[in-house]
Formats: sequence, C-alpha cells, structure tokens
Amino acid sequence: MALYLGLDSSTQGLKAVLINPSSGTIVATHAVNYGRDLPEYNCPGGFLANPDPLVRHADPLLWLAALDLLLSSMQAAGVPLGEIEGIGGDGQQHGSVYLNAKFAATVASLDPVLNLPAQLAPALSRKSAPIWMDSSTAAECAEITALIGDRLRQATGSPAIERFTGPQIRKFFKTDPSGYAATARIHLVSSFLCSVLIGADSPLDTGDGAGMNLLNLNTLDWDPEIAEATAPGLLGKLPAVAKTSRVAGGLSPYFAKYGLRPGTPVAVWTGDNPASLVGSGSFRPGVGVVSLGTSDTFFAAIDPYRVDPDGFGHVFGHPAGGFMCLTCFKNGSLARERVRTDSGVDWNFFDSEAFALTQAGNEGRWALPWFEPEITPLAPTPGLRANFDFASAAPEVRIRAVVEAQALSLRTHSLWIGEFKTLRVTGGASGSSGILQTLADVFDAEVQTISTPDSAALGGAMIAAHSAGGIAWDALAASFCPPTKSVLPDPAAARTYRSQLQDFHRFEDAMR
Ligand code: XUL
Repeated sequence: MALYLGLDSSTQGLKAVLINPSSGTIVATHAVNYGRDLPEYNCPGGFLANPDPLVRHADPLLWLAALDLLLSSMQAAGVPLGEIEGIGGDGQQHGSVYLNAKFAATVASLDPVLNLPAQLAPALSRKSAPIWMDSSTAAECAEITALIGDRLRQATGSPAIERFTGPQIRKFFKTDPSGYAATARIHLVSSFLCSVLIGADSPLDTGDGAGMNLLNLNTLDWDPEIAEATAPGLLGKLPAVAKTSRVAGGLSPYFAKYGLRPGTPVAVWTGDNPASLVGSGSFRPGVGVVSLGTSDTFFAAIDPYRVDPDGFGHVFGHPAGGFMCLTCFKNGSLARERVRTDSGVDWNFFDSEAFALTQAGNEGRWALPWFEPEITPLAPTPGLRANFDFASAAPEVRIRAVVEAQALSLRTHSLWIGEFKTLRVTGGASGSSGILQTLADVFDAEVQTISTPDSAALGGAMIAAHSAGGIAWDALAASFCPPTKSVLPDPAAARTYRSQLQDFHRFEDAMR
C-alpha cells in the first residue's frame, strides 16, 4: 500500500493528511495546535505578543517542536508511517527564518536522541521569524518601490507589500546589520521545514517564492537587481528556486525514530494557498477558491499572467505549472471567532440560526471586523468599522453584518480576476451553511465544498503523490476532490447583493 503524507504548517497549528491514491481514500488526519499543545512557546494564536500591533513574529522553534509532536502522536496512534512513499507539504506564506553558517551541517547530522528545537536553536541567526500577519514594513516598501519603480509589480506579480519577505529582510538588514551579516541562508517557513526533513538545504518553489517581492515571474528565478536593492548581498543568502513540483531530496535518518523510512522522497514544499489550489482540485482557470482560515483568501489559476491594477492582489507560481492569483484578507477566522464570543452565542447560532433570523442584505447594515490592521484594503489602524450601532444590535444582526461585509469584500477585490460561476470553499469555516449561502448569493455562483476542509495539507499529499509517485494531477483530483456539497444562489438575494456592491465599495473605502 503506497501512502503519501501532506503536512501543512499553518499559522495556528501543524496538520497532516495521509492519502492512499490506489483506493482514493484519506487514511488519517492529525493536528497539533500551537496554543493548546505547545503553550511553552507563548504563541497561542501562532505569534508572539508584541506591544506594536503592526509587528507579528513567531518562534521558528515552535514549528519544529510541532513536527516532532505531530509525528510522535501519529506513531503512537498506530498510523502506518512505514508505508509512506512520499512526503509533501506547505507553510504559511511569506514568513522567513534566518539561519547562520551552522545550518547546513546541523540539518545534515541530526541526532535522533535529541529533539529538533534543541538541535536547530544554535543555527538561528535571528531568534524570531516575521510572519504574514506583520504589517510593520511600510518604510521599507516605500524604499524598495523608490529604487525599482513599477517594474517590481510587473516582474514579481505584486507591488511592495508589508508582509512579503523582501521588505521584511530589508527591515532586518536596517535594524540589525550584524544579525543580517551573520545570516547565511534565509528560508521561508515551507523551505525551512523541507530542509529539516531532507537534512539539506531545500529549494523553494515558485508558488511560495513569489510571495517575497524577489522572484521574477518571467524568468522564474531571483531578480538580481531587486534582490540587491532589497538588501546588499541578498542573492547569496537565498535558496535555489524549483520551477515546478519535484522531489527535493530523501528523508533524513533522524525521522526513522517515528517509524518513517529514511530516504523516502520529499517533494519541494510550497505555500499554503498554492497547496490549497491543488488540494481543492481547482487546477484550471474558471473555478475560484475561497479559503476561510486565519486569513481569508480568494485564489484561482490564471492564464495568461496578469497583475492586479489596484495592487491588492498577487500572482504566484502554480504548483502544477503556470500561474495563480490571490487576494488575502488578514481578518478571517480569528475575527469571526471574536464577534461570536463578544455576542455570547455558540457556533451553531453563528453558522446557521443567525441567518434564519435575518434577511439577505441585512437592511444595508455592514460591519468590517478589522481587529488586526487589514491588508485588503489597506487599513493600518485596527478596529471594527460599522455603519450602524454595532454594540447595541442583536447578535444575529451583528453576525450577518460581518459575514455579508466579508463576502462583499471578497467579491469586490476578486473582480480583477474575473467573474466566477463556480466557487470552491475550503478551510474551517466551510462547514457554515450561513457563510456558504451568503457566498453563493453575493457571487451569484454555485458554491461547492470538498470532503476535507484541510485542502492545504491534502494538496501537500497530492504534490507528494505526483512528484514522488508519478500520479497524474487529474487522477488525484478525481479521487480526492469531487464536490461533496453544492449550494446554489437564491436569485432574489443575488439581486439584493448586486444592487449593494457599489455602495459597499464606497463604504469600505471610506472606512480605511
Ligand atoms: C497569503 C497570506 C496568508 C498566509 C497564511 O498572501 O498572507 O494567506 O499564507 O495563510
């Protein structure tokens, strides 16, 4: 029995999906939650506390501790890890890990008696890792833009973006020049974990690499001029780029202690959104994916390559070849959870009852839950924005106001990609009937879900099965991604939202 493992190192935890392509079944799923299972790392929501709301860093050792814990708990649960013939994975995008000259030798000689965090700690040249939630690099974005101009957007698929790795690296170089000088290698979360798995320096893929403002999407390689403008000598600190999904190396002997076979092929890791594009079975242009996670994202395969004229959307490499585009909203599931808790209701009320008690359109009441500084559109000052008295409103009105505003925002900022008649919805909140119906009505499109909400980890497993097992993408999608639920738009509700779209856009713009 050939099994393939997908790992998703996401903002709030590490997830695993194990697939058996010959039977078309998901054999096991496992998860570690950073706040619940590894509280000693002080990252309950996936990041370290910081007095500056624009700064969001995590402890990279936490991601390693999660890998040890996840594999040992899978082994303890009797998961047949010895039958795995390929491993793939993905990481939250943009986050960067800074490593010194000891890194290569350290990963090449991991001692199974010790754990990963203890062994990798001396190889870090920076204790913390800025993650995608960080918005503290406005100055660096302006500096890079002044040096490169609009070529940055055309070449890298995005204008300079605060959370993207290039501006973050520039900030590190400016604020800690000796730490930067001591850095031999800068990895993304994805390529860092892949390196640890293969016991060698891993390349990174064009899906995750394009989230750095450093990769030229015309050449599918680093852009030397942009790299040098970002920070001196940066090119030499970046890993190689892998142009499509391929095997990065064989599994390090360290992992034999969990019952895995040393030498098992490990595919080059990608970002969580590109992995989710694969895992939701939406390989080709025409199907839009809404991923409802810590961040809410909208993405789709595109052909030909084009960039967002408004500058909020991005273009990344597609793990199966070609390109995908993406728009990211920082306030996703944590914002919904806060509105639910503050309203004193349970998830059942939030997910369905609230919608039965209210009407589509909510009488024009909207609430944008920008508890974190929002990135689409750019709203650096955090706080909820509503066009009615939110605090005194009934819970059902608040909930509909938030869900409708988020859906209208997704629609508004995905218009540059096109009109979609089919949406695939994944992520934790894809089980909410109220959210699914609202998305169907706001987009006037059929909304589908697939069997697992963990489409990123599933995508990692599918990438492993393709790269290590030679299984065709279409065969994998047919086995693992058939739609399990379909929600059709209600024509009257769709008309209501269509008539609100312009006013909503003006409201959102005025609230920034
Ligand atoms: C995408 C983005 C987030 C992270 C975390 O640009 O910043 O979606 O990948 O999920």
